[in-house]
Amino acid sequence: MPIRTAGTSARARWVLLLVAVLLLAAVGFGVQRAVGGGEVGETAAPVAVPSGPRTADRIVPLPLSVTPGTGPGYRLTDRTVIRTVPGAEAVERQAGEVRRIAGQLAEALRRPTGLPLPLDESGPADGISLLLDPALPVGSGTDADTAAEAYRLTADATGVRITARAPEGLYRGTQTLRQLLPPRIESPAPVADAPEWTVAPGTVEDRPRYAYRGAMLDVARHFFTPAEVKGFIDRLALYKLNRLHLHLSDDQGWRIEVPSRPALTTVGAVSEVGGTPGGFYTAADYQEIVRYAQERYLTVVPEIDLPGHSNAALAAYPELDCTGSARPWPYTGIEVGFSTLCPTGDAVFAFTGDVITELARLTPGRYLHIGGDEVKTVSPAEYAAFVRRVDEQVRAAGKATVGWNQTAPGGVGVLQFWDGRGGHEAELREAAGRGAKVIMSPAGRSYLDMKYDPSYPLVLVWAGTVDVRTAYSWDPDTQVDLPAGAVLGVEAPLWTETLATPRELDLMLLPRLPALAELGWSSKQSHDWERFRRRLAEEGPRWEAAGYAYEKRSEVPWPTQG
Ligand code: TNX
Repeated sequence: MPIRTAGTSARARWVLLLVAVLLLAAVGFGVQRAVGGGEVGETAAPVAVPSGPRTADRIVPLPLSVTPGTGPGYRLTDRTVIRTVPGAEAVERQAGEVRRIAGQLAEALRRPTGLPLPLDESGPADGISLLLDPALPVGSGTDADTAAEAYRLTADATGVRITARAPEGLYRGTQTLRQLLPPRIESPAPVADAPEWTVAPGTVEDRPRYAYRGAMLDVARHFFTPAEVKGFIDRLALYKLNRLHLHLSDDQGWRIEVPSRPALTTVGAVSEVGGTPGGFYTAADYQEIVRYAQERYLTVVPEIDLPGHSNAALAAYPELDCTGSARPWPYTGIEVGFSTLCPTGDAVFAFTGDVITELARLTPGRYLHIGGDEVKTVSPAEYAAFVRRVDEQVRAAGKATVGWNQTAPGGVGVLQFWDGRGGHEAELREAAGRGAKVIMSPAGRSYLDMKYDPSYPLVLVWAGTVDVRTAYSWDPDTQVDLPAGAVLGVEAPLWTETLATPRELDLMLLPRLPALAELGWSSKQSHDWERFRRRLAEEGPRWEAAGYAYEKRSEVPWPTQG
């Protein structure tokens, strides 16, 4: 008995000790999470928005250099004109494009301000002027593409002047001008009790860090209409992104008409996740999206996912399956990795050839994306041979191929990194060593369909939670160990298994897309979470004025009064 008692009390002591240790560990973990920041529950005190016009060192993405001026700045009035300045002969052929940019700017500013803002091609310098200058110094960057996006903006009491080497740079400069005006400049309707529409004095000199700055919209899992895609483009353009990647096919739907393969859309487009009606873009719809994007200097990168994620194509053309058997259709679930085109055989390459030819015909941009992810039922050798052949077809159609990082063994020239597991990081490094370029989309950082925190009701969590700080706190150049110069840029994919409305897209984009945009545009030296989140906070009232939904995450010090 005593032995038993002694034994019992000894066990009780162990239990107590264990409980104490566990409690201490739990407290320690909590403290660490609180100190770590960016974790669930991090709360930032509201930012105090300085009074007076917003200076360019407060915008997103942060410009390369900002030199404050003195004096009152430029106030828009009913005498303000928007001038396109006739330039040297070399730029005369771009005059129409510059006028169009001026027209877009005028339209954006007229609605909220109610000012007439006429366009003018001569006259005095007072007002807003857009000038092409092929000799504009744009710093020491080596990438010709980023030089075309560079601009200089100066403002003083007499006006605002935007100068750039190319129309693209002028357009980026007009987005900066928008951001320098009070938040209600984003209002789609005339503003009552209008503030003074004043631009702070100073000079901005700006140029992006990377040539490729994109976002992807998955229109296959849930279909979004051309008008909804245009809304998506508007948000990208504001943050100076320059690529729109459209994920046009997947297991649940095929979203682009291919006249030589009509069943792709008559059969493959009927549905979407959850069983609601799907949809597709006609050639005219797609071209309208491309045009709208182009006017905002965004290039569309269309993706047809091959050979996997192809259930919709297989439902339309069962002979493309190795077994030739028809599939249950429509497929409305969200499993991945169960479908593949038969990777060998003439029928399949005739099919990919038709699709690629049509897509190349409709797409002015240089890239076609061939997918290539999550193919689980094809041998590595067959897979690589398939990718090689499709890559040849893309190049024969006059385009450059982009593929998800799995396509590295197939020799694809531009690889989109999303998942390094299972040896894919080493493959990517090898491919980059042979000269492949890389678009960085690490899932645990840049996937806009990851939950903000574990209890967030929408979206997925397979790559972890992505709060705003996580989305911002990484470096595209060093996220994966790659040869210098391999990284072409960044892209934020938005997969839509659980997202069905434009409002839900907004909740994912805002406020995380601006974090990605800043990584893509602003210099590495300027990377600073504390400063970034204060600038980001000032975007909140602008989204409210624009009517955009956003997640008021507590890590961002949103101003108390919008
Ligand atoms: C992985 S990223 C996928 C998609 C899913 C996504 C969900 C990639 C190339 N493939 O099929 O929609 O995860 O987050």
